[in-house]
Amino acid sequence: MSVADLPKVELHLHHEGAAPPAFIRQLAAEKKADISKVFNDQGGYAFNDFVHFLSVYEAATSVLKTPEDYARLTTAVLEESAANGVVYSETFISPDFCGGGDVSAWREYLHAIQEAADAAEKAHGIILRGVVTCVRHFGPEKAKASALCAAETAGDWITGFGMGGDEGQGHQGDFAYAYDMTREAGLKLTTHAGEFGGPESVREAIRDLNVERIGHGVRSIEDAGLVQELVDRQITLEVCPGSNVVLGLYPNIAAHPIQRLRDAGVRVTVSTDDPPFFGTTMRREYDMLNQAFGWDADDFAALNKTAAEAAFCDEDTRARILQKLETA
Ligand code: MCF
Ligand code: ZN
Repeated sequence: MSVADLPKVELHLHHEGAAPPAFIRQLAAEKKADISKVFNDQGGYAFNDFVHFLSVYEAATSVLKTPEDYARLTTAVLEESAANGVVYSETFISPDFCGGGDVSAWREYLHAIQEAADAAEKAHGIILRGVVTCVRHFGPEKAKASALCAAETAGDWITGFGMGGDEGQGHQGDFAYAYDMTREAGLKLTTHAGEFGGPESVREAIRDLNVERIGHGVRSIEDAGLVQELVDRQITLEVCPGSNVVLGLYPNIAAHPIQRLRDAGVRVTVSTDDPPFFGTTMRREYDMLNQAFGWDADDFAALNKTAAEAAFCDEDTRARILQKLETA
């Protein structure tokens, strides 16, 4: 059996970023929208660098307009994840894209996404939960509107609050109000840091937002004191090796710090981020890690146990995930 066949837990997936290009092209045709510039000649997504990636992401997402579109997206994404052996997934969904920050519109999108997720769970056994995500380069005011949407819908399905986007804009602490509001609503917290922002952004995320997980966080490796702090505080990193290589952080998987972080005792997990953008899948990530570092079935079993422990879901769901990992 190949390690790629193992059951998997994925904690870092952007909902629109997981959209197959053929699905987005189909929606664009139905809506007579010209978004041809987001595609390359091979039919994949085309971008040159990180900031360009963010704008292509938004252009591709512009054809996703209605709750029904998001239901179809959810079905397409979960079919692909299930085919990759993912048994539990947490997806980043943003009120900025789903209703523009309006709470009642947001509820409609969420309802459509959840219905599609329930159907996918019945069909494929995959469990999905949502992490409401604000977009850093949209600024703190939009983040407050997203936080309100998150707080109003916090519960069994919306389990967390997070932030993605351009780390070059502002500071983590600018978003403290949104994080305080969602923490008080009982949500678990994560933020993208230590990707393009360097180790200082991870320190800011811990100090100013008090998160329990970090999206990426890999550049913590540049600061030994910070690595020790991650270990001491038992903070889990949502590591996306393939994404980091495609966006130019590291030249290849062998140069990626995931092995060194793991050796230092940091809780690391593995996810795809925006799989079709980065030409990856969960199966591919496992194969690449196996080839680069020799990780075997026991290593991946430990990795998935760490991910299940760090999942933002309730304890009943966590027990179901652990069972799926054990019985497979
Ligand atoms: O993790 C990657 C790269 N780093 C930062 N942000 C993002 C990544 N993929 C998507 N994002 C952002 C992007 O700004 O998350 C938002 C996008 O608009 C969507 S959250 C549902
Ligand atoms: Zn991400």
